[in-house]
This record gives sequence, structure tokens and C-alpha cells, in this order.
Amino acid sequence: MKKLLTAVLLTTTLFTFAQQNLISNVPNRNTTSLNGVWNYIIDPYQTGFYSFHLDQYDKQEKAPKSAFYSNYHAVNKQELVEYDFDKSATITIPGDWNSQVPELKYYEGNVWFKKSFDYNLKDKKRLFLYLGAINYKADVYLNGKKLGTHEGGFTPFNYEVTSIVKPNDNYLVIKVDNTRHKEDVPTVNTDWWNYGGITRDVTLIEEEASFIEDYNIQLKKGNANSISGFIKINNLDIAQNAVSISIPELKINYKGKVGADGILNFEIPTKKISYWSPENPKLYDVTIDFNGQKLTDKIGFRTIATQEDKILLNGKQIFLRGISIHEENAKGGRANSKEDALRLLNWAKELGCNYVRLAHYPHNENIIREADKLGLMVWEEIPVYWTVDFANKNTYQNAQDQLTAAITRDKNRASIIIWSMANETPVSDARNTFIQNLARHTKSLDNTRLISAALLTRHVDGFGVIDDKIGESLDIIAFNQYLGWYGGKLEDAEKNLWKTPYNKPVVVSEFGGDAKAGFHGEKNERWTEEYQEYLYIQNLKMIEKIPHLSGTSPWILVDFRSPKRLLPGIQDGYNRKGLISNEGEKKKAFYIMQDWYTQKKKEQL
Ligand code: GCB
Repeated sequence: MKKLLTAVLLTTTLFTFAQQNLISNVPNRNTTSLNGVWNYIIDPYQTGFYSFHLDQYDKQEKAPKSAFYSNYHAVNKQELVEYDFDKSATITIPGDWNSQVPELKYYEGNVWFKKSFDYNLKDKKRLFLYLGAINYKADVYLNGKKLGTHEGGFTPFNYEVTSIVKPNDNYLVIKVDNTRHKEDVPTVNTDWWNYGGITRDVTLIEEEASFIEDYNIQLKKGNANSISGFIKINNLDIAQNAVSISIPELKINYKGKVGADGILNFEIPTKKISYWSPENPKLYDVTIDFNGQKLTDKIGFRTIATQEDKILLNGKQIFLRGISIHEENAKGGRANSKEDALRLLNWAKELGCNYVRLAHYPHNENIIREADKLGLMVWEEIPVYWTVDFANKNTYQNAQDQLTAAITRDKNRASIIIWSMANETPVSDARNTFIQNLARHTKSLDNTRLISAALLTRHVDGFGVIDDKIGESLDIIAFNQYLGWYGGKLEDAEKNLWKTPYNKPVVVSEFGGDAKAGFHGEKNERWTEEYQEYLYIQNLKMIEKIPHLSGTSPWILVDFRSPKRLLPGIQDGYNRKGLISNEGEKKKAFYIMQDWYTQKKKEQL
């Protein structure tokens, strides 16, 4: 058997499978989890990827045994093999390596991961490997065959593995590289930890020969009494093209036929919808039936729009009582599970929020689904952060691909009201074109939601001016400002006036300052809870007066790890702008914000 395996391995011609269209609604499909214990090999010199003369193994015709994805084992005692996954250390997947392996805390480089599994795929069925997110670059191999390479640390991707999987002893090998590069998205400089690894779920999805790949079921833009969208079938057999959508509570039982292109566009007039909102996070049971294959979901219906400088949810003006959140567990490490999501979102609820800004990249699907259930509106963002390489076409394509994947995954979630293109990007022609193109692309994929970006401002003649040109392409003018932290005097906060040429809703997407929980002093002593508390009091006095103000999402819910925050005894590798510490202690400013939101809520009623 071993000999046979070796022969097969040595004669395998490598073939790279193109990345496939993204399959959506994975949690409700027929799946097998590959989460759990995996073996890993730290490979800073990429010894398992290149020969000693730097020939890339997976570009060669045959997979040599020294390529780690061959997962080779010596067949006799004399043979030279210099790696062994099965004898290597183990790690929990999903999970970043920095918080799990002390020696990898600061590591930025290559690590190989291996999981073995059995899978009995019945005749005529198809199997897909779905990777929730890998930071940053992944080379994926199954049974020695390359499935593909993926870049971008926060969005899902999948490959078909029908012809490769076998009943026993499959080995999935993934090389993960979190080295930062100027042209990547994000670029080399960020104020968050570069957690490396397979940070979200790894899942096998079993499907029929032709199946429901994706769908969009939402209210039609501008019509609160019409549900519209599309259903997309993978590998349609035109003789069997009937599809139905049922929403029993709305007495909807729609039947339609998929076109030769595999797509059915539909529109279903309906009445008496109980609209999704923070007060009423109603989700309807929806079932799509395609040739007896049933795919279920829970979908909320709501409209979101702007009218001059107002944000209207279901036609009614709302104020976004928000908070910014990083995808990190209080004690460090990437958050991923439903429990992680609930911890963060329940804190946001306690603060009085009806809205969360999920910064600075698409978060995991669990948190979006929990926000749907809890009635929290969501801003979802891609990591076009600070100074990405705006003039570079590949960088643009990468950003657009990340946006497409996020929208494909999350477009049926009522909670998402805003897609954000960027954060604090420096104005230039190349940057303007980059963001305008992203804005156009977003609207072409989803014209039902609002778009925004967190902008920077200018100071002219004693005014803060919010006049970034790309505001023309946005529905919501959002900006970050740090009065009393990076500049400006808190005592004079109320004297700081703002103006904007845009008659659009304005959202303060960030403000705040650091405090070390438990560190007390005078209100003018930096890093104390009292300083942060005073900063919030004074900023809110100023923010109240901002024209067209429609919401705030202070920076940030919880202290988070950042390699840029080095002050000993205070920061120790953490950005301390959290209203809650990484130990879960609420700081004084938490209660200032909570009171303000209580007040705002009363004003809304
Ligand atoms: C910002 C950034 C955010 C930083 C924050 C800070 O403007 O958008 O990512 O963490 O400031 O603490 O400086």
C-alpha cells in the first residue's frame, strides 16, 4: 500500500484548480467540519515550498517528496526525509498562531498546516472545501494536488475537491504566509495585530451535481412591499430548472424557472411584513427548493435609505448609536465563535447601541448572524486602511475581490446597512479613483444598502471641514477625529465647530483616547480613566453640534493588541482606547457613553 501511494505521489501531475464561485449560506448546508486539532510546521525559509536553488515545487511537473504538501513518509529506514507532519506539534483550528504558540507571538512568515480525514463521497455527489478565512496568503493542497492560492485575510473562499477526495487518509495541507507587503490589502502599516493562520472554520460542503450556489432575497430597493433578488444554480441541467421560494409566515410560495445561465431573477409582491429593526429583529424562515434540495435561511426584511441628511430605517429617521469593534477576544487572539460574538455584541447592547461598526475588515459570519438576531445594525468594512498602494492595479483587484466576497457572504443579512470602502486614506487622484471604483462596484452588486468610508478632515479658518471629494460617491459622510488625544484642547472642545458641503447624513466613525483600566488620577493626566472620561464628556459636547449628525461609533469597545503601542506599564502592546479593558473591566468613559446613548434613545422615541 505504501509503495502504491509513493508511486501515485511520484506520478501525480500537478494541476491547479481555479478558485470557484463562492458558495453562500454555508451554516445551513450539508457540511462536515474540519475544525479541531491540526499539525503544523514552522517554515521561515519555505523549505517545504522551494528547492535549494529556489525552484518552486508546485510549479514542477511532479511533487517531490521534499515538498511539504506531499506529506511524505519514509518507506525504509535509509531514506532521507526531513519533515514529518504527524510528529510535528499541534494547534487548534480555527485559531491564530500568535495567541496559541508563545514562540509565534510576533512571528510573521510561513507556517504549514495539515489535517487528515476520511470522507465517503457517494456517486454523483460533489464536495467543496470552504475556508472561512486565512491570514494572509494561503496555498492549499489536497492529497498532494494544488487547489489554489488565495490572498486576503478576512474573506472566505472555496474549491471543488470531488475528483480528489478519497474514502480514507486524505491529507489537506495549507501553507499560510502572513508576511506584510506594501501592495497588499491591508498594507504594511496597521494599528492591529497581524494574527497569522487559519483563523476561521474549515468546512467540507457536500452537494448534488447541480445545486443552489447563491441567492439574494431582500426587499426591493425603494419598495417595502416587494421581495426581490436572484437564485443562482451551479451546473444547471436545463431539463430540471424549477425552483420555489417559500416564506410560510408571509404566505409566500413562489415558483419560478431558472434560465440557461443558471440564474432566476424574481420579484414577489407581498404585504404585512413585520419589518426588521433593533426593536423588532424579526427573521422569517425562508426555504428555497430546487429539485427537492431544500436550503433554509432566516432572513429579515427592512429598508434602509437616506433622504437629504437623514438615515431612514423602514422609512423612519434613526440615529446610529454605535461602537467600533475589532475581531479580537478580550484576552487576545482572533474571535470567531458564536460565543465570542455574543460577548462583544452583548457589551455593545449594554452600552445602549443599536449599531456596531465592525472594523477594519470583514468579521466572521457568526457575528453578523448574531447581530441579525439581536437587532444590531452593522457597518461592514474592507481593509483599505491608511496607505494601500492606490496606483497598483493588482491592489485594486485584491480590494475589489475582498469586497465581492464579503457582499456575497453577507448580502442576505438585514443587520448590514452600510458597506464601507476604506478608512483614513490620504487624498490623491489615484486614491479617489480607487475608492470611486469600489463604490461603483458595490452598488452594482448591491443597490439596497448604503455606502460609506471613514474619512479624514481638514482644519480651515477655525473650522473642522469634512469635504473629502469622495464624499460625492458616498451615501453617508463618516469621519474620524481625535480631539484631546492626538491634538486640540479638551477645555475648548465646544468651540470646535464643523462644517461640510454635503447635505448627507454625517457619522463620527471614530473618536476616543487611551486609559489603562484601574489607573486613576486627575482629568488632565493622560492614560487615567479620568482623562478618558473627561475626553468623552468634552467630545460629546462638540459632537452634538456637528451639522447633519446621524450617528457615532467611538473607538473602541475593547482594548486590543497592537504592535505599535509600546509604552511600558501602560500600553504593553495594547491600544487602550477601549471602553472596556482586555480583562473585561468597564472604564469610567463607558458610563458617559451609556448615559449619552440613553438620552439619544429617549430623543428618538
Ligand atoms: C484611527 C484608526 C484606528 C486606530 C485609532 C487609534 O484613526 O482608524 O485603526 O486604532 O485611530 O487608536 O489611533
